[in-house]
Amino acid sequence: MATTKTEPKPAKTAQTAKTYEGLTSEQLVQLYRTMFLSRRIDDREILLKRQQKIFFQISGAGHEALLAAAGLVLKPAYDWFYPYYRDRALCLMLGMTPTEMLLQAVGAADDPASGGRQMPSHWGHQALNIVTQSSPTGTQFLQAVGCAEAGCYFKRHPEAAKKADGDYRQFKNVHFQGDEITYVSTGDGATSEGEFWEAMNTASNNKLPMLFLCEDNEYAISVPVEVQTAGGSISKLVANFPNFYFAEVDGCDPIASYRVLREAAEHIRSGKGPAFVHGHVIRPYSHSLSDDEKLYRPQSERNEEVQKDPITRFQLFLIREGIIDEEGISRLEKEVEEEVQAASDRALEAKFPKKDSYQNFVYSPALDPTAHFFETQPNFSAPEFGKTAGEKTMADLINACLRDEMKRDERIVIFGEDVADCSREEYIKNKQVKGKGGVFKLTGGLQCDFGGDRVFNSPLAEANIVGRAVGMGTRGLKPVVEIQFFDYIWPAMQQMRNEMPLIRWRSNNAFSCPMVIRVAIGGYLTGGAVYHSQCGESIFTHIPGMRVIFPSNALDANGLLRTAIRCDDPVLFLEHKRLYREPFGRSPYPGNEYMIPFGKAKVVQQGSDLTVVTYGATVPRSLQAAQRIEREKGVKVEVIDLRSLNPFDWETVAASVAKTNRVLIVHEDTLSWGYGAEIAARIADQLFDSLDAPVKRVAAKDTFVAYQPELEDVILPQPTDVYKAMLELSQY
Ligand SMILES: Cc1ncc(C[n+]2csc(CCOP(=O)(O)OP(=O)(O)O)c2C)c(N)n1
Ligand SMILES: [Mg+2]
Repeated sequence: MATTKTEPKPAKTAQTAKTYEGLTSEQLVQLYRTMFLSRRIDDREILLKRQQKIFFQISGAGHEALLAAAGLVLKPAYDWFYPYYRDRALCLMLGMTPTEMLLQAVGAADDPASGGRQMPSHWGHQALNIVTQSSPTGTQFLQAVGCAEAGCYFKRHPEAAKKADGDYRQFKNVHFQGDEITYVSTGDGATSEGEFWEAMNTASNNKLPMLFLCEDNEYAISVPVEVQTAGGSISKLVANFPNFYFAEVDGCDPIASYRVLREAAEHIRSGKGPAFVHGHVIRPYSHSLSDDEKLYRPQSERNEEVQKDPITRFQLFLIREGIIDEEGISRLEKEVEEEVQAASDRALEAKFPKKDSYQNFVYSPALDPTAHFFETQPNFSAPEFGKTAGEKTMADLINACLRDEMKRDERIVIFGEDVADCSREEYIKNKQVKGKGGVFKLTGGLQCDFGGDRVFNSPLAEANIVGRAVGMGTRGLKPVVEIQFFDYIWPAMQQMRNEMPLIRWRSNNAFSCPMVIRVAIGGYLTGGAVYHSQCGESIFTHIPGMRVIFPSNALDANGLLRTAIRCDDPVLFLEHKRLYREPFGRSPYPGNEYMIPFGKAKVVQQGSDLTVVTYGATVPRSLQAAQRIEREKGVKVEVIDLRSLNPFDWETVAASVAKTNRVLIVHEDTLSWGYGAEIAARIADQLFDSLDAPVKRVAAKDTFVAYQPELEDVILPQPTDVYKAMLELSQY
């Protein structure tokens, strides 16, 4: 594996005892070799792209010195890596082989980063702790924060790292070192992403063992750094974050880069906090093969860059210092050429992924949350943590489930806005305050019971919550995070659309991030208005790779949340605010092993004349309408509560429609392109012959939820709306 590091090919070097920043002649030659190898792989890829044997190319050219130095300082399979696409020299230094890189370029089945699923230079290597990289610039930062936090957590809770049967832990290897560094790199451009600042904030505040490396080549495609960054210097802007080691360096000089990176690593490993290293590099090969920088950079500027080229400069340095002679350089370069040629030959012969393999790893292949394994019976005589018995609300039983699972599984951490009882723990200890535990009090008491390092407040930043959770989940923790209101989930959308659900698929199952996002959703609040009433579940059910659950009552919420927490996939768990403390759907505590499999609907009322398919807060409203139409017209309605929206229980829907021949879909979210559209389309497609009437839908108006209660009533679907649709359908 580690050809560049452990088996350097012989090159003729002078054996001088002199060292450079502690680097021996051999190490300097190793640095040069890696830099040169990196450049030659880029050159080879460019050739292969021109021959149409690969389909994309983005180079690490000009960044090699800084990155090779980073690879010398950091430890493969020990530290953790969230690299940028220009980090070829780093990955080589860590032990990735040229063949492995070119396997990704051709899209081979054996590409260790993605099995042919991602573009070249989207690094990933399970054995080396190089975490699967994506294309959106900036998503790496918060995940790296979560990764670093997980390492610190396992150091404090080593028992939590153990394997356990009966849930996701069986399939998740955890390893940590105690003084590991989480490396995350970026271009100058990507520091403009908000998530960069969120990550710097948390890394600083939590003194995390992280190395931020900014590879400043002064351009983000065609946008120059002074347009990108106020004042043109990211170092100046970040300088006031506490606890950091800061350094700015000529990133074309490998020895200077090595010196500051080594100092940075010492600062981090000694527990003082994170480091930010700002390296000035060049970009001689345009942004990518799809870009021609001549369109926006004059020749004079490009000529200046040539003078700084790290490879030619370092070669001259090595010769001048007598570390290697011309002959040694020629031999080394010849060896590298041969190595690249051999790697290219191997990659071009490699097998492509099987055509039907695209289906693999959307979800965990190891643990199926729809399986019978997740079906257990409630134990209503179970004692519950000293609380009184009797009917419990959905809020009570969600809290009870979180409590049970935290006790059972030390890998669970809970964070979000206001979820802690009290961040200033002394107030609680001194009995000055009772504690908050969430704006809806769903996490009440958990910090007091399990401690502030397992239940804590996040900054007011939703991407921070989800991004960190993704990083933690990747390392084997089980974050169960809260988004305070569904209306405010959108800052986390980049992580929720492009990261959390894709980690497993894009890495070909090398990485995964099982986690739970609990979200308070929905309206019917009388005054909830535009920004405290939103639904929008179909936006998430449209995304492969995440499970979406939406319970309507206390017992289901308890059983489904337990499945969500033990599951090996990311789960979006939607909790209707109006149902939290509703008299509808209360239940006694079902014990600490109650689970409901995903994808199993519940027939909440049997009927023979008409099927209603619904979920969430429209379940009680549909039941109300069903009872009225039976009373008034003798129409017997079968009401199906889906409970689980992705996967959803097609069999139960199909069996009911085959029986009643009439179907109405009811949901609280807006009508057009909503969740009901998919169900209606499937029914039209697969049950056409069973239908005696058109498929109908009742949903919110295609607008927003207004504050004025009379307007809110008109906008959201009411039992009378459902009743009217039932009547129409039954009379069709
Ligand atoms: C979120 C996002 N927006 C836009 C892009 C398209 N894009 C890819 S690289 C890039 C420029 C990045 O510049 P910088 O961070 O300076 O890195 P460099 O390429 O210069 O090394 C852009 C705009 C993207 N991949 N992701
Ligand atoms: Mg740049």
